Amino acid sequence: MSRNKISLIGGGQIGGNLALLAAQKELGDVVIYDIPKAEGMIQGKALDIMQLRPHDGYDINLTGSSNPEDLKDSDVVIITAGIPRKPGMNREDLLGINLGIIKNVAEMIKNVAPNAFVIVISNPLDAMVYAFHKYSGFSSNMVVGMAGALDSARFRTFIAMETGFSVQDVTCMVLGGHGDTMVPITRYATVGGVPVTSLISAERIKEIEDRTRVAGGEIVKLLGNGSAYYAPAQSAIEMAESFLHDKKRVIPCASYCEGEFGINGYFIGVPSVIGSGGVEKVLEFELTEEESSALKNTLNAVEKTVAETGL
Ligand code: A3D
Repeated sequence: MSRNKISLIGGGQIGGNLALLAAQKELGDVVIYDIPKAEGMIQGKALDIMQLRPHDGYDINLTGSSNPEDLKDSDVVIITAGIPRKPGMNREDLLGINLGIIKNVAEMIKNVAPNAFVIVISNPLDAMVYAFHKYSGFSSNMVVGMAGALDSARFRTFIAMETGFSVQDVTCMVLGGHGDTMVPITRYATVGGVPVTSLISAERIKEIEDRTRVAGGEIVKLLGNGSAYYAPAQSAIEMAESFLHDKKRVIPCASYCEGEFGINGYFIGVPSVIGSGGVEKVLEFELTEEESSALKNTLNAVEKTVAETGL
């Protein structure tokens, strides 16, 4: 059996960490692809991670390339190509530049890796995943956006920090768009099955929800140049792993909705089953009136950003 092939489009901060995590999980051979201007940097990252392998015996190969031919027969493609935020910018400010990049990338992937499962990370996420789908013509189950996995991990982190209990036992999900309108579903957040609503005061929960919504911006401000990269990389790797190993994990992802939660024709954060068929199913559940109206609000924000793509 041949190894899986994972292609990383964009070998910057997230791309480099994706390569490291893919190696450590032995997910398959990795190609770090970037523009010719990044030649050298991507080969250097690939070689550095190659030399990390002997310590733990990860038997996969990594290469850096700016030749689209090297992406042929990829099983998974993860896209971080584009520019990240700087302090004071919101994700929508990236739309103009990143849309052009996604168009080029989608046309390239369509030619060289038409059967790949594609995970989009570039921002503004909800519009970029929509644009990739339109430009590539890929079937909607093979295209997904990474956002909810990260937003939920942030929410889980803050709950673990607040309670002092193991982060491993914190379960919760964040739905909707990847922006300040995202919807943490606190009603179903638990620590080891115990509702967080009985562990944390309503006032503190509200503060944690608010911090989750702007958690990306908090890191942008702290870093001063660029945005988060460790946790975003791990979130996407979990999605790739679920596809490659047909795990059928249930992960909040920006998946294409066809009537689920009353949403039609948009990619938005919803609980998604990821297996060898890509996004195999969106799991629906009943929302309260308040959650429903919060989801409508986040959908409006997604519709607005998507409209700006002109697609
Ligand atoms: P950065 O370190 O700048 O890396 C981006 C890379 O993309 C650079 O190496 C560029 O050379 C490369 N690139 C540009 N154009 C192309 C192209 N046409 N083909 C291939 N590569 C290209 O950024 P980063 O890794 O920190 O972030 C990447 C993207 O992810 C940004 O748009 C961020 O806003 C976004 N991001 C999303 C999340 C989500 O949760 C959705 C979180 C964090 C960052």
